[in-house]
Amino acid sequence: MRTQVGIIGGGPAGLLLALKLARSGIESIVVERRARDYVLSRIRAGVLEWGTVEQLRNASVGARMDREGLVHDGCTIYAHGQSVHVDFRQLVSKSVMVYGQTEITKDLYDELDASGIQVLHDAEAVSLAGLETCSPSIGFRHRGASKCIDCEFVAGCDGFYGPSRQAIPRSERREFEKIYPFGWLGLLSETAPVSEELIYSGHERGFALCSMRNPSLSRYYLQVPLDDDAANWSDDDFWNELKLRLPVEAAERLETGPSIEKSIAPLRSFVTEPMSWGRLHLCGDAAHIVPPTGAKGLNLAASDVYYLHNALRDYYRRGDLAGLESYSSTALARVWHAMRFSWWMTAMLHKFSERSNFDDRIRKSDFQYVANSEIGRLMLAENYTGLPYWRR
Ligand code: FAS
Ligand code: PHB
Repeated sequence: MRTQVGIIGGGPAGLLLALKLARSGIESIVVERRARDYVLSRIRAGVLEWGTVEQLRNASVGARMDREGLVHDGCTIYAHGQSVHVDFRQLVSKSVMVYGQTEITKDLYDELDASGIQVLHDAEAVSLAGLETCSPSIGFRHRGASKCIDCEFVAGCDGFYGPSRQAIPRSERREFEKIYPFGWLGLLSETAPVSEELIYSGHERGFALCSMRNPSLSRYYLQVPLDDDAANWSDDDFWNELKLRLPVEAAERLETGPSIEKSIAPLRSFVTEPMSWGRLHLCGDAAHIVPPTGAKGLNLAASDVYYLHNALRDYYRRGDLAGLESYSSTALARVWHAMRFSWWMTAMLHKFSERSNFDDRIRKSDFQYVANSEIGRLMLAENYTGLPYWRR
């Protein structure tokens, strides 16, 4: 098989890149390890920066998002017995869109099918070769046969555990990592959301988050120990603990019901540099992971795709290599801002059992700065709704 851009990974990064490239007349093939149903069964992100919303609209894949998504003009941060409303619209004249990653992935798959773009599922033993030449290739096994895609560029969109990052020689890779001593126990329930906007709670018992997918589908999270297991939590255990971590008025109106999904996600901050090696360019979780506290994971995948698509478009249209040569440094500049914000929100709102009393005072002071200063709320609003797609 031959194409211009071989894409490894059929999650949001790989699918959005394939669609944007097609809109620019650039051919690609997506190679995905899992079956489509498996990819679509994953429950992950829920909040879209406005830059992500505009990308989906510009790629003509935002219609259902605009019909079913929820535009939020703010959120509430609750800690130390105080609730603070952060008004995005008033502070930065921007909003966010609440629309599940699962729905985005569905919309992208549907649009790729309609556009005749190949997504090969159930690909095994995916390997990369020739990355330092002008004719790299992707090898894999598919339906029992060995296959190879000859291409001109490889986009590594295969998430944290994929092979693309590892294809960059270890001697050339610099990795930056912070592991958090806790995870998030997520629960999905067919109940009305407890509030119209998200509530982030930094309670002394531990972090909690009230989110949603639509007016009758709620998404909640509890900070739990890293070695905890979702099976340890009955629905009643979850609801009772959530109520203890919420403002009283929210706890009193919380609608409970049976969970339709319950799982624990570990938290980590991770960045690999560089994001490019020869003809390989990494996008999304293949290059970086953020704790979900700042709702940045999916949105960073989208901004990486924005930069890489533009760079490939400039190359194929004008033979201009500048965007490809600066892709890694341009994408990383935005990644590190999101990394810092996600770390800051996580440090401010989670319980760290081994933390010193000094750290606890700093944590409280961080929250009080947001509560008492419009500049503090402005910083949070600017980062949460998404920094501009700066070019270096
Ligand atoms: P993805 O991991 O989504 O996609 C990578 C794709 O590559 C997958 O489909 C995988 O099957 C495929 N792949 C892997 N190895 C391969 C191989 N060898 N060959 C071919 N394909 C291969 N972000 C938030 O903002 N909020 C959240 O609440 C949130 N919750 C999360 C919970 C979990 C459990 C995880 C893992 C992530 C969560 N994230 C969250 C982050 C998440 O939304 C990611 O940022 C987002 O999925 C990034 O998209 P991709 O980069 O496409 O990576
Ligand atoms: C979600 O709805 O899944 C969600 C929302 C905001 C976050 C993390 C997850 O920060």
